[in-house]
Amino acid sequence: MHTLEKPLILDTTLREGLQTPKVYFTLDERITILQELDNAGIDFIEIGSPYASEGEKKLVEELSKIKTRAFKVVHCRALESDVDTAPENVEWVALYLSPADRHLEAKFDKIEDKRGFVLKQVPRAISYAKSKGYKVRYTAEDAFRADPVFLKKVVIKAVEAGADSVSLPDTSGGASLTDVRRVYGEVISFLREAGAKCVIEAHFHNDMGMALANTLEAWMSGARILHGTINALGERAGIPDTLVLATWMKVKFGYDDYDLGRLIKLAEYVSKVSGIEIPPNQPISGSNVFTHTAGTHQKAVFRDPLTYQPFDASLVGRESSFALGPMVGSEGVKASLKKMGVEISMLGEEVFEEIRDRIKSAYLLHGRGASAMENIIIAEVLNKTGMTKINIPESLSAQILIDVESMGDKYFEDFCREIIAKNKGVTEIIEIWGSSFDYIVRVEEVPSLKELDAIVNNFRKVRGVLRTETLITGKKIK
Ligand code: HCA
Ligand code: CU
Repeated sequence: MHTLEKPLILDTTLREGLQTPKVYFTLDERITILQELDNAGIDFIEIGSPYASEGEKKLVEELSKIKTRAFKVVHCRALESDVDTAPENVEWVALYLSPADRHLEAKFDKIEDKRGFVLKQVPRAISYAKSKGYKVRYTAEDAFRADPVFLKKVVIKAVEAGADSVSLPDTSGGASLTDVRRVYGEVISFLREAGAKCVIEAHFHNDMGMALANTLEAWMSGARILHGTINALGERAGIPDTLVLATWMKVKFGYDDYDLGRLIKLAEYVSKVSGIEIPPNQPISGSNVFTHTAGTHQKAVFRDPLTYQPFDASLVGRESSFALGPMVGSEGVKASLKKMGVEISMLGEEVFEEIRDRIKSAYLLHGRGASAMENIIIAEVLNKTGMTKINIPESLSAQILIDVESMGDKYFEDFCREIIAKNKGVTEIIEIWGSSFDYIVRVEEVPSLKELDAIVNNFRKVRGVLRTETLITGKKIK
């Protein structure tokens, strides 16, 4: 087992998350997010940047009045005037001023001795905040690109001025695991040797896809407070997902302090109010994450879910499931039928196999659109056994999208005219522009999937046809 000290999680959805392009939260939404993070057991919650505007200051002040078990943090520049915008009721203020020359060059062109300014201003702002009774974090913005010797100089000044914690963020998101071990290793041993007793915080951006790994590495290198946001929101590619951090703590390290089910619900809520959908493959909360698709996987998972999962879905309040689809196996068919309430013990293996084979061929012939045919196929096969009487639409209508080598090709268009003239389901064919397909074929009221298959097959055989996709269409709105 590990010997690491249990980390504390800081969620900054209400500060870093608000720096996601196009994201804004109303006061009510912020209150819900704050309370749900607190209910889920998150240790620190950043509630905003009160210096940003009068409006933000008021919102942050409202949030500060809400009682939480978690410590509330506000984010400011290392300026006394920013500290004055912090509400009285928060425990912590975080003060940032980058020690990296690149930042100083870009931000303080009027100041001659930029490093000298940092060495003076950081302690000054920290002492001021301490004198007002706050716990203080100093954030060495873009620590990874600062001169390491100067970084240590600034950090020790911050600690001497009373900083209770120091954040060493990878602001621009380019750090590697080796960089993390080096920067955290150096700064932490330097502080220990100096006898400093401050906590180290880990804040990593995901521009190179390393945010979560770097955060865990920082913890293993001695950081104690790990930053995340719900749904990994934040500037650019964002920072680690708080839910994923909490899941790591439970699943890999046995720390069961956070309510993962609640965090999943909060992820859905934040997705709604931020307007940013959870990608289906988002770790832990994504809709695909406990769904098994390949027949070989399904067969094994049917007996033991852990063959293809790192942990049991119920640990995070979810369920494993099987997808039908082009790779489905008969175990997946069985599981889906069971979910539909079909008594599968009454059916022979050949029934599942027929459903499996027909679904697979449907994808080969119709492309993605076959997903809408899965239930029709199941119904057709089951009804044939005489054991069910599932309603199947009396006829099917569809649109077949066709991609041809060259639009307007005489041979293809002659074929189209002929098939319309024969009038066996195909009612019209229309050119389309600005899509990866070139024609839409309208098929109306064919009696079953078999006839639809035949029509598509006819088109596929025509010279110049590159690919097709079939969409089953529903009712006409009149
Ligand atoms: C920024 C600030 C920050 C601060 C992180 C922290 C960063 O938006 O520039 O206070 O720990 O990424 O450096 O989010
Ligand atoms: Cu950040």
